[in-house]
Amino acid sequence: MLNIILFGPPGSGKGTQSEKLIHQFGLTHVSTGDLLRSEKAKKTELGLLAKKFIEQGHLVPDEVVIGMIRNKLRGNLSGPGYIFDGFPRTVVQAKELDELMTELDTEITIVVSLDVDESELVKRLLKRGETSGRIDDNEETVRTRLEVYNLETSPVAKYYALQDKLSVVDGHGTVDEIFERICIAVSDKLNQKVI
Ligand code: B4P
Repeated sequence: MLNIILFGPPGSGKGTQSEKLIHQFGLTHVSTGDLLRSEKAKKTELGLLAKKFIEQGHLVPDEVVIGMIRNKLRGNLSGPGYIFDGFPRTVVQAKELDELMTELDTEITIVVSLDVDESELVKRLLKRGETSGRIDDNEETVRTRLEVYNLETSPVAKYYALQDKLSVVDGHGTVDEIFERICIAVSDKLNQKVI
């Protein structure tokens, strides 16, 4: 199986590039952001809990997100592989995902980390906020999300670097240029595994 984690700060292009990767490799999309927003829209207990964290720019508690991922993947592993978009966001989540992959007799193939300057991230998210209706795409919340990323999420990169799975990709440029860089990184990793 080909299991890709798309990693990076808010606004780095994870959702955008996921769509292209799904199309290219036939992968199943697992976006914790989308799953949480869907729970929120349905006003489930989980969604109501997640709402206040999302709106303040904080991470939803690990146990909630992990439970949601387990439900999504358990007994449902099929097809050529998965793309994890916005998950894991803490080292605790990364360890849980490794365990889950082992239980399902597979593993993470590559972690693609999208590297984008903070000023560009803010610009992209505020632009999205003009039309997305996402309540967390305003200046104050975006700043909080970036702080949370630097403190709680960025250590996940080191966790995967130690497993030799991290590949940093320049996230500036057009969507197609970035996609081409990601495809090269994935193909390099697959060749490395064959050798
Ligand atoms: P997410 O939905 O994952 O939000 P995100 O990080 O902002 O999305 P993404 O990074 O995919 O945005 P994209 O670049 O595609 O999470 C939202 C919230 O849910 C979190 O803050 C947290 O509260 C909660 N949450 C989610 N997962 C969690 C977890 N695992 N644990 C705990 N809490 C969790 O898009 C940004 C914009 O840039 C778009 O408008 C796009 O069109 C544009 N763009 C993309 N590429 C571009 C390019 N090359 N040039 C110009 N613009 C570009």
